[in-house]
Amino acid sequence: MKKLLITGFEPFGGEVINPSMEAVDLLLPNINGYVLTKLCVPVIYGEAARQVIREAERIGAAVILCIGQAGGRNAITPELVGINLRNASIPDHAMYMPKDEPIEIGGDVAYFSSLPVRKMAEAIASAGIPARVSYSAGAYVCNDLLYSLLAHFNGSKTRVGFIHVPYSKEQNKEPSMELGDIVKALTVAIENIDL
Ligand code: PCA
Repeated sequence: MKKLLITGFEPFGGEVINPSMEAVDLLLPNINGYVLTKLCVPVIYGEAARQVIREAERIGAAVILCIGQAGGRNAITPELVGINLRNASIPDHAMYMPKDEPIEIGGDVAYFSSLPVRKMAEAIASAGIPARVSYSAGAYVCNDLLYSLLAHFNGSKTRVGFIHVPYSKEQNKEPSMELGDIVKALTVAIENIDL
């Protein structure tokens, strides 16, 4: 069976949970002909991508789908693009707080996701869960992970994408979404992940 590596992040920014990892943990082990491998990654520039690349190469992933929390968003947002920029407003978990630095000196400015983000967003919305394509994953660790994976797997057969999810209800912040709806949205995304 085809291998899909799906990742979530550890909690950050004073939160006790990260809905990305909570939702990943609840996904079924097989979806759309893929067998899922789940991984929790640290909120650390550079290190997040190193761990995901190592695991993807170990299992021979055909697809890598990374999930992260985007506090303040009210919809599931598949990311269209990763940009070659690091800019943090809070330190990462290695106490690194870059200000307008490139991820890769001399690297391409940006890469588009190699997943069908429009199709995925539309399918999630059709399932009744708010969703839209996002044109910026920010400049914190989530964008760092997306850009670094797209750069690493550029020109290879491994496809890469990222989905930001809102706070879950348990976090008592607004806007928020039921964890069950986040799980359903990710399931629909995987059901529509083939080009
Ligand atoms: N969200 C952060 C990093 C980890 C996460 O879940 C981000 O959007 O960059």
